[in-house]
Amino acid sequence: MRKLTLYNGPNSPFGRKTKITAIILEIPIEEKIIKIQESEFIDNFNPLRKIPTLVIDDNQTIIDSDNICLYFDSITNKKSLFPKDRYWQIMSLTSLANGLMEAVLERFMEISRPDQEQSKKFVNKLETRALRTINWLENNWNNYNEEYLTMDQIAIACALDYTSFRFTNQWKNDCSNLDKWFNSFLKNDFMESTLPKI
Ligand SMILES: N[C@@H](CCC(=O)N[C@@H](CS)C(=O)NCC(=O)O)C(=O)O
Repeated sequence: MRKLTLYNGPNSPFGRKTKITAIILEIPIEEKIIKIQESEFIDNFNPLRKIPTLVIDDNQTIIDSDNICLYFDSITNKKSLFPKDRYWQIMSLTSLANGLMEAVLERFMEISRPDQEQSKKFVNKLETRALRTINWLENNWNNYNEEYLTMDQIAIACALDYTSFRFTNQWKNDCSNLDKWFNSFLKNDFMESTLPKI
């Protein structure tokens, strides 16, 4: 078995996706929680200096959470999280969830800057994007299949939890179908054991 080191952060929603995938597919990884801004060594593996970053046998890198999840899926003998018959649908919904994570993350970074450096217009654009995406999921997404776990479910749950953590949980009042599914999905061990750490 190859040595798999997952560089991760304490509350990255992208990193959470990869950790959950490793748990579900029973891939043995060594997770190293790092402070990305202070981790210059990562640049040798991933010059974007982003987490998650997966390093295989100390010399091969897999960059981007989706690629890491796909890699785990390719080396397991468990049921695929990316079934072929719905592959493009699952990938597109996963990208949608990634975009939601990105909007919430960028908004948080923007409002963490000194007051005079913040752009209210930019924050507003990101908030609108995030809420529009969640409303779209409420009205269009119905993959609540408890029998077959797929990557879109994991990514959407991580994105919604991150939205509540960093932005707002107002969406829960407005999107009752999504919220009902989300509340029951959160009870999975892999969700509970990967809650964001403050
Ligand atoms: N597309 C990337 C996004 C990863 C990402 O944005 N990670 C954030 C943490 S949640 C990061 O490392 N940010 C560091 C920085 O921007 O300096 C993925 O899916 O892995």
